[in-house]
Amino acid sequence: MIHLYTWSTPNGRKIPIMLEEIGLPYEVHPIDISQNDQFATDFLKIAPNNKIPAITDDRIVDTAGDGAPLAIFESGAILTYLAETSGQLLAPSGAARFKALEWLHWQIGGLGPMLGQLGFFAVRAEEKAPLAIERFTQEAGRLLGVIERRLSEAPYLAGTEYSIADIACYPWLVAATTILKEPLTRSLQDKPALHRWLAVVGARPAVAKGMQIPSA
Ligand SMILES: N[C@@H](CCC(=O)N[C@@H](CS)C(=O)NCC(=O)O)C(=O)O
Repeated sequence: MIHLYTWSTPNGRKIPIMLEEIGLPYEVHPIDISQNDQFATDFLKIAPNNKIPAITDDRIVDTAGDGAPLAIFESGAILTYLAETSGQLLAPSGAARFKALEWLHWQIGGLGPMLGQLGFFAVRAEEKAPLAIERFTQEAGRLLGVIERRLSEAPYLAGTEYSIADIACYPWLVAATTILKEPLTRSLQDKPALHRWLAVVGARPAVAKGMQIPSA
């Protein structure tokens, strides 16, 4: 059984989407980051970086640890683990595999952090810092241009097939069009490929279900 430690944020939604896609049974353990649950001692044993998402897989023992079930943090590592152990949503070799990993890493290292900082400065922070808002609005806009170009040349980020790269990007791009739509209004215009992809990916039953887990 997979135990999923997560919350209702873009990074948190990726893993329930993946688990729904591959049809693996899992138990959800909500970690309410607004209540600082991510700093609880038991959670830190699983996720030493005190961030969600994380999983444990009690089918596998972590032989380098204390014999406890394997625990994994960082959403990109979890998506790769679930893809490789299920044999789904990541090509085993060849160009499609490395295109998927390329866009997965682009999301983890670029899209997520930039949209996250934009959310903090433009939406959540009570004190507004204009330079920070300008900087992250510009960078988020640039990244939306990058993904528009990719999705104009291929139906999915890895190429012809839906993969873990699409799963990693989807909740963040939903955030771009909802909670971040005000600072990103101009950048979201003239992006037909992005809006087509959002509709196609959002219509998948596993994506619709995963986006509601956890429900809070
Ligand atoms: N690179 C990490 C980012 C994880 C992350 O930033 N998680 C946020 C929620 S979206 C979190 O747990 N924040 C709590 C905190 O910073 O204390 C991943 O992809 O898993």
